[in-house]
Amino acid sequence: MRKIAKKTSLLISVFMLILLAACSGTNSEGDSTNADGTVSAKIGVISYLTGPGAAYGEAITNGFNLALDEINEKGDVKIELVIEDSAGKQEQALTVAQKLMSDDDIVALLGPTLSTEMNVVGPEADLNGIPILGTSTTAAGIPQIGDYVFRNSLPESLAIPAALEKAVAANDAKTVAILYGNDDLFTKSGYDTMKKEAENMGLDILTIETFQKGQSDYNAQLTKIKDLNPDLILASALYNEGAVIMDQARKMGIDVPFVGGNGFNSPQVIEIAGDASEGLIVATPWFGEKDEPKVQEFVKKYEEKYGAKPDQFAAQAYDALYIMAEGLKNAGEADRDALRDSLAEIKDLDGVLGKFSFDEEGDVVMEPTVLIIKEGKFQLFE
Ligand code: 1QQ
Repeated sequence: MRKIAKKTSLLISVFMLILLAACSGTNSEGDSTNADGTVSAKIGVISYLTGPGAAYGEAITNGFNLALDEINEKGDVKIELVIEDSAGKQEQALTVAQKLMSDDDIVALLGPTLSTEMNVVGPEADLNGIPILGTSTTAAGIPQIGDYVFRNSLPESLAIPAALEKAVAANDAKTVAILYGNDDLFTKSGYDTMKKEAENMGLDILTIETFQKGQSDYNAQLTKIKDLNPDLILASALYNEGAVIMDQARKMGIDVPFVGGNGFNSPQVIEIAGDASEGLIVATPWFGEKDEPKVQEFVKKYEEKYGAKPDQFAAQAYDALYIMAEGLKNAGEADRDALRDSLAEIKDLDGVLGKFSFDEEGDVVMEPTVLIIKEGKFQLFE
């Protein structure tokens, strides 16, 4: 089957090439370079679009699509996105990634949404020599999977210490309780950082509690935490579980601040938990109220297109497509290896998250901003 499909697509490609040559004269750099020297490329997207964490994927694809409109309108590079749903599941993420990778016209992948998914998709992409850029994968070790694996998202190892330091100082905290999901790479990685950082800061960890994805009752863990009366609760969770935990904690009369990682930095926490989300402290690479023209223009355009404010996940995705466009422009052709090399070279690219460069491992260095939920919205926490 694949052979026949390949043959057919080869025939079509040859036909297209003849057509292109007839229309635009010589095209010496292959079919990805247009007659006017611009590059055309197809990029595969793997996103969490259905299921309990679908708001992450929705924000991410919104960010991609807004950037796509602008990039294609400008015309230095022409991009087509092929978007697939992973449903937040490892196996599905791998299946759709394999489908995208087997299309020779697809030059790179964006996503998947969760580190847990990237943990299986990243090695496969690396093996196949296709560049992959995670826009929301924040667990330790993601870019280290291989040379073709990049991310532009704020790692938990930078986010959590920033949030914890401010939370401890503001609350004169001496004791903490930790609560984390033990069936997800991101929530486990967040926990590792929380524990290490709490120890480094000399905090007394009163208890460490765990939960699983989709859990709806946290009574046992929260009763124990309430009895121990910590100054802060450090919770490593995706928004769905995180919001329910805060709601149940507040209903039990636990009113101490929560410190969370990237998963908690979603408007969904406020949407689901309402008043119970007050006092949540997170660190973020994105703050939509920054008084910078680039940031404000993005916020305005995003609101016009989608009727909501962009969150961290939308902003990271928006910048990520610009990173890809810059990589393609510099590579001069839609070639997987050339794109990998040019991505690695990107320096100080202006984005809504600030100036962007990859470090030597394809990871990112960023200065996070710390926010707290107060009066129903994320506000600067100083
Ligand atoms: C990860 C994350 C999640 C919060 C993405 C939605 O950071 O899985 O790495």
